[in-house]
Amino acid sequence: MSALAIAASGYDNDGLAVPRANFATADADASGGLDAAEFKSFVDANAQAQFGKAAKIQKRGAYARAFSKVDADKNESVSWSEFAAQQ
Ligand SMILES: [Ca+2]
Repeated sequence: MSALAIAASGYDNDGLAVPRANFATADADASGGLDAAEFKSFVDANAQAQFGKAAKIQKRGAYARAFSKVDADKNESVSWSEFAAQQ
């Protein structure tokens, strides 16, 4: 599903429509999880949208630190549920 389709599909009852759409876009291989490079794209997109702490992470270049914090099960992949749980 495209990011636009997800954004338009009515999933905005949790205020996470913007990062949800960005997550789908950043998940280039559609694996359902973001690797470190995909996560960087995700943070940059969220920063662009002024979502949460993304702009701070981007400004500080703290991608790796943010990645390991959000990757709760330490499988080197950030899933949507791991991200959503931190919001
Ligand atoms: Ca994970």
